[in-house]
Amino acid sequence: MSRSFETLSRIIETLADESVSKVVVVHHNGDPDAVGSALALQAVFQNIRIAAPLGVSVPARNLLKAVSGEVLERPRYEDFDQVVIVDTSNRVQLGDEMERIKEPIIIDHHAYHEPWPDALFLYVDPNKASCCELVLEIVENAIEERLTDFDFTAGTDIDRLETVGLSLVTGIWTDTAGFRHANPGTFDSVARLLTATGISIADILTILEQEPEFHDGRREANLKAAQRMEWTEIGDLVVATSHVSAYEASAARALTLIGADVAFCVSDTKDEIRASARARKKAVDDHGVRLGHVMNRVGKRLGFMGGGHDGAAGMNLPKKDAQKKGITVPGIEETLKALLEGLREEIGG
Ligand SMILES: [Mn+2]
Repeated sequence: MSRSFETLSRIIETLADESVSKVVVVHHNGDPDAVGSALALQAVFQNIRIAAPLGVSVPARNLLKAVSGEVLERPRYEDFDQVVIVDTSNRVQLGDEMERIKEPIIIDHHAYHEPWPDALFLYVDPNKASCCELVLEIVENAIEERLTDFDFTAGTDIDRLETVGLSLVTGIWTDTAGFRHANPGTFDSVARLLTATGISIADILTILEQEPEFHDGRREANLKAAQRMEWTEIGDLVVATSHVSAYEASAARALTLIGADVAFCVSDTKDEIRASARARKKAVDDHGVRLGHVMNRVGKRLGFMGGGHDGAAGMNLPKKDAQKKGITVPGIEETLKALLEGLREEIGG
């Protein structure tokens, strides 16, 4: 519908115009197809920044690290002459950001598009299995038209070649689920990229198979929670309880990953006592565990504010509030005991 070479050449002209400052924006929780598209455009054309106002996924973060890419987390769109949105099929994926974005260029490969009434140019090619293949088309056209100093030849800066190769092939690989959804054209694109940039599929897998990194104190919290864990059976469910000094939500989730069906974790700090709960899907689907209800009910009983979802919930009590209201702040043991009791009531175990 929106695929025309007229549009494509106008987009390439804008990208190639060094005097036009551009920001390439990726959708919510930007994946390697979106981030890879943006990184390749940045490597090939001048005066481009990348913005990920609603975050990027873990594999996309690994890709950014591999090519030393940087993203703006709070872009000021008014500082740029042109906004380019990649791999995004509707405005919802950019949430409130769309209120501040004016006349964007849209480059995408999804078949179904909600209208973008104020798009400057819309280039959509649903025959492409990934947005990165579309970007490769743009790059190759720009080289052909001599609109970039980038080239797939030995004379080109090796860092730029590598960035383009790693970014586009990683995007293609992930969007096609490791070539499961690839079409013949996909292999064509990948073969050209591997030949031209000297990277290999092994390089891509190295990026994608990196262990997730632990930020802040989560690792310590997870390990301490495991070390201090106690567990009991309620009906058919294994229920774990533990306590940490921070990151109780991460710790509760960690306990479900090592085998608990339901996990409660409490942290008691100077200012606040907090509890977090996580349940495996089986506990929710087959045993009627509704952690949001449990947290809400037990919270009310003990003076906490509590609630959440069936599989993930929490409650907290600021100590200042407790003092004001004349509530005795419960300790760790008492809180965990009340939560186990609340769960028993909930599932009738
Ligand atoms: Mn995509």
